[in-house]
Amino acid sequence: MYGSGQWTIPEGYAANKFMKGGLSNNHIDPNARLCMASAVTGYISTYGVDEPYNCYDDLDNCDTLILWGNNFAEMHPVLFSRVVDRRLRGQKVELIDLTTRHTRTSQQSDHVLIFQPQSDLAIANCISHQLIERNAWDREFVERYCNFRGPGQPQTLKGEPITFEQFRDSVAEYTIEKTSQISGLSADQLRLLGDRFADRSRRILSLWCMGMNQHTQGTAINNLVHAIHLLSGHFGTPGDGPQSLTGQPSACGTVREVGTLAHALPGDLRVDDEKGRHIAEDIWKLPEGRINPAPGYHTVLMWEKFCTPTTAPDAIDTIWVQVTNPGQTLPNLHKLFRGKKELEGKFLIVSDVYPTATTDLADLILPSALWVEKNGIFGNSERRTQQWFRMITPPGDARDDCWQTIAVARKLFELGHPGMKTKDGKFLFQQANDAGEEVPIWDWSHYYDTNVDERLYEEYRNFSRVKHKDLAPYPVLAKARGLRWPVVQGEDGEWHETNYRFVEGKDPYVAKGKGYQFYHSVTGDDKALIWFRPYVPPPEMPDEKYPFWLDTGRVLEHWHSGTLTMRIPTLRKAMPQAYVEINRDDATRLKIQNGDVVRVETRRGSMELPVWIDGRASCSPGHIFVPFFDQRKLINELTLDAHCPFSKQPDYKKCAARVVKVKPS
Ligand SMILES: Nc1nc2c(c(=O)[nH]1)N[C@H]1C(S)=C(S)[C@@H](COP(=O)(O)OP(=O)(O)OC[C@H]3O[C@@H](n4cnc5c(=O)[nH]c(N)nc54)[C@H](O)[C@@H]3O)O[C@H]1N2
Ligand SMILES: Nc1nc2c(c(=O)[nH]1)N[C@H]1C(S)=C(S)[C@@H](COP(=O)(O)OP(=O)(O)OC[C@H]3O[C@@H](n4cnc5c(=O)[nH]c(N)nc54)[C@H](O)[C@@H]3O)O[C@H]1N2
Ligand SMILES: [Mo]
Repeated sequence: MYGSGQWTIPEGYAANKFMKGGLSNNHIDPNARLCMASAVTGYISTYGVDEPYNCYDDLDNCDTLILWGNNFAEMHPVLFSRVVDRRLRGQKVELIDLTTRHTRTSQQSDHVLIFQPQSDLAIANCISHQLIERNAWDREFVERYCNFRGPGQPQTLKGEPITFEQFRDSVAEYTIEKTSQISGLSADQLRLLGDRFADRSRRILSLWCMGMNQHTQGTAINNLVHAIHLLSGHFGTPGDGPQSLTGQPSACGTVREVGTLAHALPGDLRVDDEKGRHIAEDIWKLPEGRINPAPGYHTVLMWEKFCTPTTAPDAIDTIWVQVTNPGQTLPNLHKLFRGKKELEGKFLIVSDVYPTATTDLADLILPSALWVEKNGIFGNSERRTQQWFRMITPPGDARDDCWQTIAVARKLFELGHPGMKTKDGKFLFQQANDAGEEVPIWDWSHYYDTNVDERLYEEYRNFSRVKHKDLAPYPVLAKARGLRWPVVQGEDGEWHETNYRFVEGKDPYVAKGKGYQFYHSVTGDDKALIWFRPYVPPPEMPDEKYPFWLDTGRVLEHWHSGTLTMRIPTLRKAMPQAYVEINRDDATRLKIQNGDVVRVETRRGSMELPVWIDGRASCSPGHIFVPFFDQRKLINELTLDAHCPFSKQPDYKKCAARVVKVKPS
């Protein structure tokens, strides 16, 4: 099963339970693997538990906002407007845009620091080096709350303990001169970053998104940005800290918290951990041993195995896709998706609301209800869980994704599949109404006779308490405008949300007198880890044959593969088609003008695109950019599927390409 950070929490929870608890099959992974997997491994290896400790209130309190490869103005326009508002009120908020291309975010920034792809690793280490060299690190904070960690040889996710001296010596290699050479930033620009972190009177918020996560060293760069904040003590007070932004509405809620990743179980538990399996089997009322202890295939591997002949022993024959469009958004599409076409015995099931590049190759299409057409719950990137009731009924045969999963489970139950039974022989998704009578929720005409979302969510809530991620009861959530977990009932009987985790006085799980307490600490001593990870060059870099860096991403007007936004006339008119952004000097040299059609080629594919020079954004010399929203121009036929060894998140942001002129405009 291939799911999504756009699944509602109950949808993801039902799919996860169906696969792992019902079919004893862990081959379920979401599109969020392509999106925030590196943030997850970054948090877990730094703090011992996933997800940001801080929240969006930081935007209202920071003095300096550093964007580490995030086109904030276009991709998080609502959050960005909080910063714009502050500026309009006359407050000084400094914006530093660390980026590989000049975007709309750069236009609003005080400092635009354009660096070479991948060199963020060196830049981060250079900041740590400067802090130590200037003796401007926060000795007291570090001694009380942190341990140092090195990558190990070869690098591992867990790394190995190192001393402060070893850390100091490792980052010492990243001098201003050397880092300037690797990154292309000037010495002054690197010093500016050092100055900011050395200044304890400023509150610095670091934000990042796909620039750091879609990275073959994604875990490493996440580790390093946390490290700078911990080392400098820019941590824990409102406006002062590192925070990874998520893109999809429920990548946190449905993927990270519900654990719809191939190795995970709800509540940050793991399939390869006996205790985690027991907890899940207990909550799901399953016989012991039902859950398979072997992690399933991560996204890239899952699709590679789907595009492998069925005769191979580890091939996957059937995939059910819900709320995602892999036929457009997976990397290296010829290898990971189109390959299915020539193979016998492959069965692709797709639940979607519209025809897409994925339904093109589907063997079975299940029409789905859109979010307003069903009940739902999402969890966003500041740990906020939000609930809604359906506003309209879905048209025609469209059905809730959650219902589809439950209906299939029921059919299997009726066919006698042992996995669809609990240990007392009941249906896996049995539900009763308030009077205690069983409701046949697998029958669509009865699905809304009870609130299936509420029942599933209340069951799921048991998992949330295992690792201090307590969720509010459904009725409380239904009344609130979202609540940030842990949500804990106070002595006053009210349910209280938490805006800052690990911070005394704010997080109910921090013991009195502790100050900060990383209570899931990797080292078991309530401390966080300050990581050193080295700069490692990317697997594919421009060369004589393919002299350009190809970067891909998004535009303001469109949502991902454009299935929704390309159907909205105003948005489609505003941004009608994909294009390739080229630097003016490169264009002049290649005798290319605005609007000319060029062929962009990589080692994996090629495509014709109109050229846009000095348009919405602009690339540096030697760089090109193509957005991925246009179904007629599947740029992912050209992208690379190389991924971070720990998070398995692919790098869509850099590969080598060449540009050939086809015809003038
Ligand atoms: N309008 C709109 N908004 C969206 C979305 C959408 O489709 N449309 N999608 C949502 C989703 S799911 C996501 S994940 C977010 C994505 O939000 P972003 O990550 O902001 O957007 P992208 O266009 O994917 O990536 C752009 C950034 O990648 C950086 N980058 C490129 N190479 C590197 C590198 O080597 N290192 C670093 N550090 N940075 C690099 C560039 O500097 C640039 O700032 O947007 C969300 N918001
Ligand atoms: N080249 C390149 N590729 C990328 C990225 C990149 O930066 N560059 N970014 C990656 C990232 S970060 C992300 S998050 C992914 C996003 O990749 P996808 O998730 O594949 O993109 P979406 O267009 O959001 O696809 C959602 C699909 O669900 C359908 N849908 C909407 N609502 C519902 C519903 O309620 N039920 C059902 N069943 N279907 C529904 C939509 O019609 C659409 O087809 O793309 C990844 N791919
Ligand atoms: Mo994403």
